[in-house]
Amino acid sequence: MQRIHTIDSHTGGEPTRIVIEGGPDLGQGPLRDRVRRFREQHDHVRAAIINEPRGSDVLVGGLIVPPHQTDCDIGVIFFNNTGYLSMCGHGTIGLMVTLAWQNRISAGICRIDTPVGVVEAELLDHHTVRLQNVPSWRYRTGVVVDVPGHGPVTGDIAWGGNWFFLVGDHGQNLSAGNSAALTAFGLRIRAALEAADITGANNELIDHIEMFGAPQHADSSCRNFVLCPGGAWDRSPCGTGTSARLACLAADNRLQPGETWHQESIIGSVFAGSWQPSEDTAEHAQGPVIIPSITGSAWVTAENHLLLDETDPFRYGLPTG
Ligand code: PYC
Repeated sequence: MQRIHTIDSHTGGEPTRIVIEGGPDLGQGPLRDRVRRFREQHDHVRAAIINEPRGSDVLVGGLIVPPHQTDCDIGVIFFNNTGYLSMCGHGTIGLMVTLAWQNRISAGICRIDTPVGVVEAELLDHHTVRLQNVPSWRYRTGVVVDVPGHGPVTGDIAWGGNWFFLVGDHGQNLSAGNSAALTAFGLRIRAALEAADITGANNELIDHIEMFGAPQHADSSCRNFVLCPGGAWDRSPCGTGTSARLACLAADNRLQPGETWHQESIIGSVFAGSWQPSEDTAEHAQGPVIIPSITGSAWVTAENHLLLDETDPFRYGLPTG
């Protein structure tokens, strides 16, 4: 019987399952290489943790690993129902609150190694975390993609730790009650981008679609809907998606360094975002390279010992796809 100790939390409604013990040993080396090892040698463990009958499509997992960068406190690899995430903002907030709940950290800054660079997370109180994300930037603006059955859709392509296609002019109702239609439309946009060979820099796949519009709460700046790579929608305002949006706002001179932006999800949960100029450069950036800062709150919801019984035909989760 294989046992995996996990702790669940939600950040603005979006769940995270952190593996505390019993996850795969991915060895040493840069986290990018360890993701490859996870995918090639232990993908069944990812599926067992995330997929039904123990998990669900919306769940994001996080495996704590020893950092490769010597100035980091820990490393983390995030994964979901279909694969691996380069970075995850809500998951990092969930990770910090989980570590605080276990009394493994107290107030202060934690440097976290990820497959796409180092992030800094500061525990402000037992539930609130400020995350300084990886350098983020807008790659292309005003990109038009023809979505079959709909027509042309215009958006920006930006990096916020994952690749995003951000659309303002979508004509959709950004409400939780409309999530099925938003998901269907987001999937069609993503398929159209792929069919048209529209990618992020270095031909990287754009696997997140973000639609944004007017907020419903007076204190918010904007509302968004984010479609994640596995087809689930982010219940939180999406940390990497908010970072990508901040990069676009900075590029359009619509948000100044240090100014606060309140990003609201379709369930009304809010992240506070701001940015500072980065010293990094990005060869094809259309606008400044920024360091986004994202503040959000998480709560621990469960502590589990997942049991993988070798006689269970579905011990590695139900088949997907
Ligand atoms: O918060 O960055 C995020 C995120 C990515 C996918 C789901 N959440």
